[in-house]
Amino acid sequence: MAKTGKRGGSPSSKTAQSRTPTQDRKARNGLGQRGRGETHQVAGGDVPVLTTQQGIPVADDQNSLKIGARGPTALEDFHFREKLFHFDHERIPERVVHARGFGAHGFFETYESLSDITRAHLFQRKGERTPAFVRFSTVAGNKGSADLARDVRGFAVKLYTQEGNWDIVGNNIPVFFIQDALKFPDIIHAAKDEPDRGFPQAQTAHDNFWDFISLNPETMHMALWIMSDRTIPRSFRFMEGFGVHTFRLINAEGKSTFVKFHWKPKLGMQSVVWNEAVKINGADPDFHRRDLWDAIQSGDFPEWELGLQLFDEAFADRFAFDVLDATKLIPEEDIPIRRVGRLVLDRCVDNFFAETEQVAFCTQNIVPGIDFSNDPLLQGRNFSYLDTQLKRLGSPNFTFLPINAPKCPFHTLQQDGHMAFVNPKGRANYEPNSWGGAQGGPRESPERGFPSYPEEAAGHKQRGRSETFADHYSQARQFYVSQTPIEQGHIASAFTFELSKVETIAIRARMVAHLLTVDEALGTTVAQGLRLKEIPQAAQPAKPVETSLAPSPALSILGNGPRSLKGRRMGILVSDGVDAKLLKALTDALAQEGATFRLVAPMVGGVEASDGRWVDAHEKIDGGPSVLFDAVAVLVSDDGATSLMSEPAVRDFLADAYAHLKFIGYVSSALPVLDKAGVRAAGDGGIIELGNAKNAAPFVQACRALRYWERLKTIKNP
Ligand code: HDD
Repeated sequence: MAKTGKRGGSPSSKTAQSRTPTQDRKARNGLGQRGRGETHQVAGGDVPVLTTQQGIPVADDQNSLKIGARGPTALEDFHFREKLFHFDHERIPERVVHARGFGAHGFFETYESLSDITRAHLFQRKGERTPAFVRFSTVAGNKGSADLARDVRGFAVKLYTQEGNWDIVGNNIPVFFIQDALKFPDIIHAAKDEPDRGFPQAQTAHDNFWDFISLNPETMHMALWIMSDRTIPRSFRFMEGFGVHTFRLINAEGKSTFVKFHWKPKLGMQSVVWNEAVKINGADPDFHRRDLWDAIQSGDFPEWELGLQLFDEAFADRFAFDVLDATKLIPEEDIPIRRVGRLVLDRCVDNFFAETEQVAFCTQNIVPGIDFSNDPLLQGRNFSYLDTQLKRLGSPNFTFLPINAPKCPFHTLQQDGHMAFVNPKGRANYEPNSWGGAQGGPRESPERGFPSYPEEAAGHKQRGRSETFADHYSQARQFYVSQTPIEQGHIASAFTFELSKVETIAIRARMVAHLLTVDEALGTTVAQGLRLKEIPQAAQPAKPVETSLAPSPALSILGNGPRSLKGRRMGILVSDGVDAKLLKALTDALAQEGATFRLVAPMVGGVEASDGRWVDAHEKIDGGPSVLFDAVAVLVSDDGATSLMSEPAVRDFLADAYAHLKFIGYVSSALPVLDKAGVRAAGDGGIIELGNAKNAAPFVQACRALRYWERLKTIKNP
């Protein structure tokens, strides 16, 4: 029996199998045994010698040390012990919220001096560049969940200014679910997987979530936002970001101006449709991170402008809502946005864990010239983030990690703790002290130090909420009426979908009651979509709903479309015999537009074009479904069409592009394939024949509309 376990060969021959011949030779002759930093020659060129954490060169990384070829492992194998020990400790707790994220480096550039409104160093000079790190995220899902979950996106920006780190820890939605941070664990518990069963993952379409929402009318405004297409963005590059809370800017004279922060994407906003989102999650769960990675790696650096909404106490007093209430926004039409600089992401991380995973944002990280407001959600956040960082990163010295450390000089008197690798030098570790010069250490500076705005604050200690926070429906309604009819349809569909996954009928009905209060037509549509047997009574608002708030066109995605294909990607389905001239004209036109493309072929090895040249493909047909592209073109030959017609993946490619209202360019040979997929070209302005090379550029121009919404009339709303 024992013998059967022996797979032929001596230990030395096994070693030889798993090493390259060069390594094998070097290991045998001892040339591999060099110190850290030295190199040795292998097939790939000069590489550093592998060492242990102690710097001891490793001779054999394929086999543990054994007593006899088939005997037990020796305890003294320090390399084995250390390698496994370290591996076993690789994981740190994922973020309790926003676990799944993706980050990149860049810079912020100030357009003009804002010294009249803030003394913040980064805003003093036109052209000042401040290094930045941004992490985008979803909220509810685990670290390994899919990118296209319907969810709020985190938009956290760390600005390494010359007077310390400033973090704007925002979202892609300008309001939040709750008004008081005490409720944060509740909303998050309700949104995440249900605790008894451990599912559903990364989705709010379940009883607990809608139970909580329907019992907390303050969530209603945000509920409308999360059921809109904002929560299924096409990519991070096409979404807005918001600081959400009201903050203060303080100038050198101590004058305060209220401010709300906005990030405006240069490429405009764009979202996918729900059915597309569901399919993207299967086809490429990393769709968003891959998009950002690809864009930056190819030099197409994503850009946002920082916008400020500036207002004073007088505006705050006369505004219909409380500027300290994070469930409310200030319409851009009331306070226009002043664009004061640009954020450019131009460098991917070197290492995901070291940078994206270990970056620690904190709303408390603000710099002189910026200050908090009394928004109770913000006040609570300020208290919370440090706990999370300590839990995740395990030591109060997480601030010294390169991704978290300021890029300006910093001198604290803090010391020791786990992983204290930057303890202060000198004798003094307290102040005041009698030691002068370098021995005396850093001192406080009333002139340069952070000045808190001397706002007067007084009142009775109490648990409770201001009356000014009591209107929960008016802005929800305003958001809804600010949407285009198509977007209103999407909101109604999203509510219907999510509530159809809620098993408790009473929760469905309670939610519909709120929607009836927001907008009767919306509530009725959802009730009918759910086929509720009885339409419930509209919910009773604590304050009458203000129906006269003017629509805010700035809140619509479609109403603010970029009408450009820049930064977007076309999927071009090709077969052997693809018209070489047309293909070139199309890819040239895309390049001209600033768009990219992927060639999708029956086999990833590529196709032979009509001129006999070989064209490499990017994707095999079932690896490149049309949901991954903004528009598609079908450039197949007659023979190609005949063989592709029976491919289910080809039919899906076209049927999905059609159902998702995408622009489809085709050559006449492709008509039978289109027909088989149920794509009706006749009378559809989004399906454009590419007879010859001249048609390529106009087709690309037509694609600027991004979707052919007219098609909705002939197909069911996807
Ligand atoms: Fe939060 C992370 C944004 C309310 C407590 N939050 C976190 C991240 C973002 C936000 C973008 C991820 C940062 C990263 O990429 O590492 N959070 C928001 C916004 C809120 C908000 C826009 C409302 C306006 N958050 C909020 C409240 C609390 C927290 C009210 C608690 C009182 N948030 C946390 C946290 C996290 C966090 C538990 C988890 C991971 C982390 O901090 O670093 O402390």
